Parts: sequence; C-alpha cells; structure tokens
Amino acid sequence: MTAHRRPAQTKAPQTQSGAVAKHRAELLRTMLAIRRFEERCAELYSAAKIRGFLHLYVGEEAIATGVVSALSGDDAIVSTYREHGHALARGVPMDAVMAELFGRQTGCSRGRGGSMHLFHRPTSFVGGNAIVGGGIPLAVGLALADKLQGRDRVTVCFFGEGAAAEGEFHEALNLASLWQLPVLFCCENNRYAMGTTIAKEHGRTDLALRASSYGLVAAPVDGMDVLAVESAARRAVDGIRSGGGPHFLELATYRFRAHSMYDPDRYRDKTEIADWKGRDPIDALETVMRADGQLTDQALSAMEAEIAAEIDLAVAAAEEGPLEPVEELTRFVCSDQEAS
Ligand SMILES: Cc1ncc(C[n+]2csc(CCOP(=O)(O)OP(=O)(O)O)c2C)c(N)n1
Repeated sequence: MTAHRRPAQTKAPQTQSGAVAKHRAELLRTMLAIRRFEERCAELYSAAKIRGFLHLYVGEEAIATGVVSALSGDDAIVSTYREHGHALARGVPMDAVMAELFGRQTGCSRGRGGSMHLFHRPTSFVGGNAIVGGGIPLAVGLALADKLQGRDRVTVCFFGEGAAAEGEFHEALNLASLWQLPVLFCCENNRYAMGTTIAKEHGRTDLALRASSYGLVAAPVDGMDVLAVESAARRAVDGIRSGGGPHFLELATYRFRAHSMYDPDRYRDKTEIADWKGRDPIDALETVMRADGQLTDQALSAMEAEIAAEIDLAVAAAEEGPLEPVEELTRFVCSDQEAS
C-alpha cells in the first residue's frame, strides 16, 4: 500500500487541446473510479463483507472530483460521513479505503473508523465526520491555525445542505468571515437531509445568499457539471490564496441512491430521481469529450478495465488484511505517538 500525494494543480489546465483532453480524461477517470468503487461497496455490503453504516456518493462525483482538482497537494480536506468520493479524488489509496471499510488494520484509519471516519495524513485528508455539520468548526480551526502560523494552505470543508441548518454552521461562518480565514466551504446541496426535503428544513433555501450575509464570497454552482465545479473551485481557491477571505460554493446535486444502505427511500418521487439521473455527471462529461473528439469507446473500455482491476486488487487485499487484535484497542485513543 503506497500513499501518494496528488501533484500540485494550482494553475489552470493549459488551453492546448492535447492537454485539455488529457486533463478531462483524468477527471473522467476519477469520477468513474468513485462510481465503480461505490457500486462494488454496495454489493459487498449486501454480502456482509462491509458492516456498520454506508452512505454512498453515487451521483455527486463531479463535486469531489472538480473541487479536489483545484487544490494543491498540501491543502487540507475535511469531509462528511458521505466521504469515499472525497478520499478517492484526493488520492487516498483505494486499497487503504477498501481495507478501512472491511475494518482491517491495513485501512487508512487502522480499521477503527470505517466508512464514516476515513483519515489519511499523507494526503492531508483530515477526515470524515459522523456528526452532521461536525466538520465545519474543525475546518475553521485548521484555517485559523494556518493563518496564525503563516502557512500558505487552504482548508476545504464538504458538508450537505442539512448541515447549513445547524448552529455550528452559523458560528463557524461568522468567525471565518470575522477573521478572514483561508477556508472554502463546499455545500453539497442534494436536496435531502435523510428523508427531509430542503423546502421542509430551511426558511430560505438560497444557501449561497445565506453565506454571503456573513460576508463570505459565495456562488451557486451546477454540481452535476465537473468542468463548472472545477472552474468555480479554482476561482474560489485563487481568491482565498490572494487574501480574499473565506469562500462558499453551493453545489446543486442529487444522490442517485438512498441516504444510506438502511433507507428504503420512499420519500422521493420516481420522476424526480429519473430527471436527475438524466443529468448524470459522468455521462455529461463523456458527451462533451465525445463531441470534442477526445473520447473513443476503446479508450473508455480501457479505463473501465483498469478501474475494475484496481478495485479487484483492493478487495482481495482487504479480504487478506489483518484485524486489529483486541488487546491493541486502547492504543491511539488519546495520542497517536506510536503510529508513525
Ligand atoms: C448532529 C446530528 N444530527 C442528526 C444526525 C443524523 N443524521 C445523519 S445524516 C443526516 C442528514 C444530513 O443531511 P445532509 O447534511 O444534507 O447530508 P447528505 O446526507 O444529504 O449528504 C442526519 C439528520 C447526525 N448524524 N448528527
């Protein structure tokens, strides 16, 4: 299992067509890897190989892919309990993520966290959080530490629109604005907090407006369009790095599957689900690439085969991985000194 950092990607992709095609192929590959990984996770969950909670990101891949592509390798990421996509886009090794879902010692959190608590220091993936909105003040704390210590780093925080109804959202945005902290808030607005629609949860559903009322630079973005997400994130990250203070993106998206594997999903209209599936972010990028002569059936099949092989290897390694011995369970509870 080799941890690797994603290369710094602080500049916009070159306009030269070969470079654009290559870059788009990378975005497509990342989205496909997340999709196929999660489809396999659903199967493994049904086979009781993965236990505990499992919240899938299927449908939302353009957000993790586009935002992470706009970051440098040192920027920090704070995630949610729906975090596999963020971790994989960041470059947390797939085998370490799969082993974590299997509860193995070889997992990125030593098998102690599972799906909702992926953590990976080498890629500054500060991790998922099972508490709705729980990551928001953590991100603000990281950004405050960076500012006080003079580090040139942006912290990105992903959360759902449900988190925007929590008290800590308001406190954290207020402080981030007051102290002009280098933090990018990415609100993944998939319209449902478990079974509750946004209209039944928020007095005003314009969440970018809510953020701008705290003094943040805020924008709504089509979260089903990876190219739109990437350019909005790039603008925001550039704005933060040049001293523009905290930024906020409200990314309109939809989860194609239920809230979690336990949810019978009876609260959503079938037509609504079908309409959003018609805007699948992977199909959308493929369509753009084909129109520009940047994607062939052969190239797509090769990409799919490569991803399937990577997932097979990750599953095989996870099956083989050791479980944490019971006598080890008190290690790392208060300190990770022994972990290095
Ligand atoms: C503080 C808190 N309240 C309630 C829950 C139970 N809960 C888990 S997920 C969830 C819905 C959150 O929805 P949203 O933030 O929109 O994220 P999404 O699941 O749509 O990605 C709720 C209420 C929790 N984990 N934490």
